Amino acid sequence: SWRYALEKYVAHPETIGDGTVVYFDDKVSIIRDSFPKSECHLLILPRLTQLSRSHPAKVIDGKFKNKFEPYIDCAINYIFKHFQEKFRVQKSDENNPNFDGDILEDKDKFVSRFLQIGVHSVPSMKNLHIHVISRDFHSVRLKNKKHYNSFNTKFFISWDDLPLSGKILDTDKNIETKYLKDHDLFCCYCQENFGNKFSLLKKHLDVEFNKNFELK
Ligand code: GMP
Repeated sequence: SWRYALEKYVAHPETIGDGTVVYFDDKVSIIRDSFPKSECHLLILPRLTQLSRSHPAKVIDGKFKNKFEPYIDCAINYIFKHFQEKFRVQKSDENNPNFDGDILEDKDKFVSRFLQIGVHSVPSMKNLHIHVISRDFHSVRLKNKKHYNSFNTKFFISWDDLPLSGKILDTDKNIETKYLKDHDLFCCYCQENFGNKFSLLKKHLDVEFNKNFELK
């Protein structure tokens, strides 16, 4: 089934010769998402069979996080470098209240502003994967409301909120309807509400992206 399409990167990453695998060792594979929902979208896949078959929110505890922190850093560095190589800061918008002139020099600043790390409440793919994605949603592969809302509502569980401990996983069968379908579209840069108007949001996301970055 397509739900196991990530299995090959877990089972034999060394055989994938198309550049999708950016790093692997005996514990994890880090791959580029083939349908990136932002400018840069990586997935971290644990390779241990038992972990790979588990629901992320049920197995990511403090111990797991400590073990995976170096791989998260590796993915963050990859994304930061990608941005540094491809873009420069859009200097013509210094009057924009969100303007951050050194965002491509200051990694911590870039990370807090443009990095999103976490998992989906209801993962579509069966192999456990952690999303490390730039928070721009500037991508031709972002094609519908569901794609956008899966990263911009409580459907997305942030790495910092794991383990869920006190809070419990929202197992409501209707969680997909609630967050992906019925939830309004809010711009992740300025919080403007686009309701159900996905194509308007898409155009707006272009404008917002171009306020920050221009191609080198
Ligand atoms: O949440 C699962 C993620 O896996 C989604 O963002 C998909 O775009 C991504 N995905 C689905 N199939 C494949 C595949 O065959 N290869 C890669 N690299 N990513 C995939």
